[in-house]
Amino acid sequence: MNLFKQLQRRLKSVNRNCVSMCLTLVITLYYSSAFSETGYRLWMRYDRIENNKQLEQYRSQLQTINFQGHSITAQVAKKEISSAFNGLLGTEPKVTLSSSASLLIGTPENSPQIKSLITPKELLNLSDGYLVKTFHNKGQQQIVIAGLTEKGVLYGVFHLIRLMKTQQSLSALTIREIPSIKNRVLNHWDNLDGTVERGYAGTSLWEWHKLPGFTQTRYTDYARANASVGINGTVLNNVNANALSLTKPYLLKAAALANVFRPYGIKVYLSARFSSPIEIGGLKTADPLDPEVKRWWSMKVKEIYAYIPDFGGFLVKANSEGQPGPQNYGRSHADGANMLADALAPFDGIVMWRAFVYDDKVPDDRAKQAYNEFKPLDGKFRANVLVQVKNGAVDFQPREPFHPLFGAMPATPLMMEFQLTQEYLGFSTHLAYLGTLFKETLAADTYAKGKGSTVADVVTGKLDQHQLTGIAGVANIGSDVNWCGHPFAQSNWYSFGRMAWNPGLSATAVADEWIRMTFTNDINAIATIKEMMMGSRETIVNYMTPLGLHHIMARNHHYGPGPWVKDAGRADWTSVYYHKADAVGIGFDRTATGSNAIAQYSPDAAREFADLANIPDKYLLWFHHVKWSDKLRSGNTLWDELVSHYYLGVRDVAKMQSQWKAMAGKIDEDRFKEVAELLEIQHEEAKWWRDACVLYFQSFSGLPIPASYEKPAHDLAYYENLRFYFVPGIKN
Ligand code: BDP
Repeated sequence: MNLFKQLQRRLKSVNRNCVSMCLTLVITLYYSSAFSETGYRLWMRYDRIENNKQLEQYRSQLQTINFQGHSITAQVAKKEISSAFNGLLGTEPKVTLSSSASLLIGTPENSPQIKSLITPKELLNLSDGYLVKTFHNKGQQQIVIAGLTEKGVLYGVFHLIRLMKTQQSLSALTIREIPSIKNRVLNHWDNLDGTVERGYAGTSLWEWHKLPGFTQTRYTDYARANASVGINGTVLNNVNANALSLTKPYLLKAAALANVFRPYGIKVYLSARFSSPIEIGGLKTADPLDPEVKRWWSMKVKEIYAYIPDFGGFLVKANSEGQPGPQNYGRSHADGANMLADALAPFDGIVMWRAFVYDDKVPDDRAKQAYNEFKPLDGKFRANVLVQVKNGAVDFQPREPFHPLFGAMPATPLMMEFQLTQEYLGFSTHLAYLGTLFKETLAADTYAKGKGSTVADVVTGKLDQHQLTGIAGVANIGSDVNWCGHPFAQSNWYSFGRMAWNPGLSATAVADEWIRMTFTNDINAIATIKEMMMGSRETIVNYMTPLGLHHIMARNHHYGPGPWVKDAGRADWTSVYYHKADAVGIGFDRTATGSNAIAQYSPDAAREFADLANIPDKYLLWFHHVKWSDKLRSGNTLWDELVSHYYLGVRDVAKMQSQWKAMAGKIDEDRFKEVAELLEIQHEEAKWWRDACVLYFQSFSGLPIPASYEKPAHDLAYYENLRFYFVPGIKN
């Protein structure tokens, strides 16, 4: 758009004759199609700042730049700042070696100016963090970006760009940022055949077939986007791993990606299939205590480090959903994890061992399984093992209470796993800002060491003084031109990174930043879009799984409602196992009279969940089987309350639609249209969820849908008989 405007302006001033008018028309047509706003640039859109006053101020504050450092990381930081300044300001500051440059960037090691301006105390424990400070010297202003490492400098550069993109003042900066969590990692569930498990944004980003010879520029843009929000690791392949990814040809492909990501401070990790020694090593066993198996893994690790010297380590899904693991040999998760950890330790690699496990035998309550298996192993893992725990105990549902393992394994560093891809939240069709979900979990109180022992304190290592810390997001990124499928799904990649860096950030502050960087700095538009985002996840909870319901989606592909699902191979793959609706009521009794999963929480948390008078409504049916006629806090009976939540969910989608309508003309037409159309589909699908669920639960309660509500469009049999083919995210 900008380029087009520039050309148009130039043409107009040079020649106003007919030829120029015709040319203008041609150029208009050409550029309006060639430069449509696809969303490819994510939150890194470096268009000219539209607020002229602000623009002039930045230009006067950023006239000269002294940027020290020659490493590959310094080089990409320089490139980034140059393209950001060119785009945002339309001009680049003059490069200088002068100590009075208006922008000074570097580390105390490579920049004598920074060494003299910044005290060692200010840099203490900065790790990969940075300082951004404004100095005033004899009436002259100077902005300094300093890091202890060049990676820190790169993050500082992105911070300055963020300040400019969100149009903040640069006149009195005193920013000191240190990442709260050490390993901030995306988990790609990408298969070697190019499909993405639970991926709704096209196919895999990784063109395995063309790697290692060809690396697309998109890989660089991926790395830029990650670095801009502080993500510093990426697991390339699906947790349901193929052993082939550990063979030489695939390691060389992974190494080519690692080379692209390295300057941006991003390490590559791989999901390791536990039975690889058998499948690609020709061994008879994968028993973690077998000396041959140990030797095989340590040779394999050596080989990997020969190709990828800064390889991050392994992510492992073992003894879960049919994946092989140490239990196949009568060994524990700790035995399995430690064997890999020993192989990785000489290279400083880590193991991220997942706690998302479930047995061959169907348990009385699947929500209890991870705790049952892992809690006894607390303290038994090597120092370079992180146990990676999903945010809730069942499976990334629209809402789950925090996982009871958080706070229960003080001697083991626990890594958080969030799901950015919207497997259970409407795929990439529904607008769901998950910053609120991340925040809800991180802020939850485990009471492990008294009030205020939040999940965030566990994950940052603060609660139990762990140095090794981590957080993972199951990526929602694919080959779609806008990366994430839904323009708003980008906000989940963004907010994951921002909150991984600083779990203290509020969901609304992050949404605000993202909107400004992605769409507009118009105050009214920001307010409206932010309101949409902040309510969006609750809206989905309302029309899918209100009041603590969970796991009532359709089988296998998980597209749409399926509260009627039974006979799914095993009971804990069905819906009826989780909602337990009957003529009396609905909900999973996890109190002492039921599965007693509640006892896995520390006593104070358990007390709150167990007490019907105290439990927040949002978790009610997660922990209790409640009578249809029981009165809830609102004064409504459970049945009426449930129905009202379903209807509210649909109403709130309609509200988002009208809010979005008001954005016409305030944001670019392309994304305006795309979101409007997606909201229309979401509205239809929300009604589908509502009607199917209300009718199904009514078949137990026998109670009427209040007359004031619109009647479901079809009968229950209609919804039960819907079939879908080629749903994305699974192998069809
Ligand atoms: C479930 C997904 C499944 C994943 C599994 C996991 O449906 O595709 O493999 O999680 O996290 O939610 O391993």
